[in-house]
Amino acid sequence: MRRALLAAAALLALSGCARDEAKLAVKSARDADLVLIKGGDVQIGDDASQSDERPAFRYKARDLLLDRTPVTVGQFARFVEETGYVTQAERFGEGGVFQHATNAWAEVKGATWRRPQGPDKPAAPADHPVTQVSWNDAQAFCHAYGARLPTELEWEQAGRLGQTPDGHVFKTGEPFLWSNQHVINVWQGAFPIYDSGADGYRLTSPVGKFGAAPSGLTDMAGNVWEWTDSWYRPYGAKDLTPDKTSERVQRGGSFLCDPTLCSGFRVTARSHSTPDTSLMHVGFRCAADPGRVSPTAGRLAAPGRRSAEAAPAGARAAS
Ligand SMILES: [Ca+2]
Repeated sequence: MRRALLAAAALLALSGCARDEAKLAVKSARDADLVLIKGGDVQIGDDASQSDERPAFRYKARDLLLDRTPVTVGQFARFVEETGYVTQAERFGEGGVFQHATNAWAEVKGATWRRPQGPDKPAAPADHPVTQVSWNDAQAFCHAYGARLPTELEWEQAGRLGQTPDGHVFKTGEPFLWSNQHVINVWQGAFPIYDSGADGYRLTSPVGKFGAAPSGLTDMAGNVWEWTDSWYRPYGAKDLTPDKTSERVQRGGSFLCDPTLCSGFRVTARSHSTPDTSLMHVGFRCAADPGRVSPTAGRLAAPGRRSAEAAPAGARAAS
């Protein structure tokens, strides 16, 4: 989704963000766990998948620290309390909210990270992933704690260690079979009219609610899309010279994904939006480099149990 109508305002806001970021350094350590994701020779993309996931290639991944969960509303609230940060949706006065009645996105006045669907709708719970945050907001948050956003290749490196507690990796062409045990938060029902919420949630779910993958990470499929540091461009293309239409990649799929129509939860799936876009189903998690971790970035959690090379090929066919 692109905020073309607000491009001029966005550019002004972006310059403001750049100036403000230097003032955002925090003193308190973040209440978050950083999981060590081992490096290795990792496949990225899938030649059997849609065009922007091709051609598949090998990526020599380095060790990486990645947030165990997406950044929560509670974590973001503490960041705002300490820094006085104002998100882009708050500056613009509106955020993107999906309208079930029209099967379309609309800018809703007053939709912010505090109330992602709008000011007259429920507040976002503290243990849910923060949403209605732009890429610029996400980057400002991670940088304030001495961390950074992961690249999309790093996200896929981690996702290939398993996206569900039993280590399943969602792949192209694989039927999504329902079972009584839901392992990711997606849509159940006739999209966009009716979501039964059979997995317990029609919107976001608490981070970690569906368990941790063998890597130690949670929410690596469904719940919310996650911003990455990467510009959206074809694999194999030359480096992008960004302009005001350039977009950043999101990974992981969301609660709005109906598996009969959408496959955003697949490990190779890519979504993308301009860096100033704020949406009700997009959040983020932070990354850091081992050996160069800021004291405020978070706690170091136990290493993952599997290296990138040992990632399972697909331990399950149902979800
Ligand atoms: Ca759901």
